[in-house]
Amino acid sequence: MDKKSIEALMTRFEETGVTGPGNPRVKAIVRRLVTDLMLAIEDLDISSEEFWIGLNYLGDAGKRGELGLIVPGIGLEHFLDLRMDEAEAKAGLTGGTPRTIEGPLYVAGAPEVKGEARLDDGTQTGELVVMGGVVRDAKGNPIPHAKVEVWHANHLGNYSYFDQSQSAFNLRRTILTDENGRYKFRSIMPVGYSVPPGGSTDILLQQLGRHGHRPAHIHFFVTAEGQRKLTTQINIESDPHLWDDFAFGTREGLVPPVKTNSDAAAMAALGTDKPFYEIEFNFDMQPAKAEAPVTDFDRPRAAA
Ligand code: MBD
Ligand code: FE
Repeated sequence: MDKKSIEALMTRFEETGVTGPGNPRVKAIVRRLVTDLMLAIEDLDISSEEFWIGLNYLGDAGKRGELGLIVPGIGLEHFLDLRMDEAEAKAGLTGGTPRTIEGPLYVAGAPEVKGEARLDDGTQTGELVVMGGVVRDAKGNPIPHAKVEVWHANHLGNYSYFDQSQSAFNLRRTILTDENGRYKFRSIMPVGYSVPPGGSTDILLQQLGRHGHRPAHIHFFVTAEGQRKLTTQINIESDPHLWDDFAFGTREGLVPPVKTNSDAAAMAALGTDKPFYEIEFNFDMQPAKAEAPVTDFDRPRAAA
């Protein structure tokens, strides 16, 4: 079938069995997606067997809760970031800390701490890391009482809540910046995440001839009154997958230096006899602006 016949078919479908106006936005989106799927079936000569394999694959991925993992894996979540960057540039918003993908592993409701937090519950192995910095507005002024939500994986690349073997909210906190706009936390160094072996995402990536690894990273939501919500991550520079992330989350400006601190007094203050890692990273916010699409959009998220 050619494009014209497919469009005519879609019009007939749209005009059959009508009970009311429906939702015009949903109608437009569904029409476009179904039309594009039909065109792809034509262009690629997708067989009936391939079609049903694909449909079953998606249903199965949904049942296994992996759709939110396939989306970053095929680059769609990074694509949405790039579109948001474009929309902001068009609205005259430039600079600031780059955004990058949220991923599927945020959990709402983490304990709130003022100024300085410890993220690990003390039972986990892993190397000690201390990270801190300032949340600033577009003029460079510090923002007191900004909210820094942080979450990351443990030494095995696993996230609490999804990994039931970890304590509740392990490696997850909401930190409020102090009077000088500073946040700070101690934790254990994360290790890169890998998609569950044998899962839907893994099956797809194998067919694509790609791996399912991410470099070690730490996630952030940064929010403050009058500022656009920032969703971002920092990546650990020494990770071999730094620029080889299956989810395309690494970006210039999100790879801070990781220093090793072997000062005896600093080590003693943290109750450790080993050198520890130090990361300094500031968050540069953008002012709220009506012309740019909202960044604090809803999406289904876990909550505990
Ligand atoms: C992650 O930890 C993550 O951050 C993303 C984007 C996808 C899968 C796992
Ligand atoms: Fe992650």
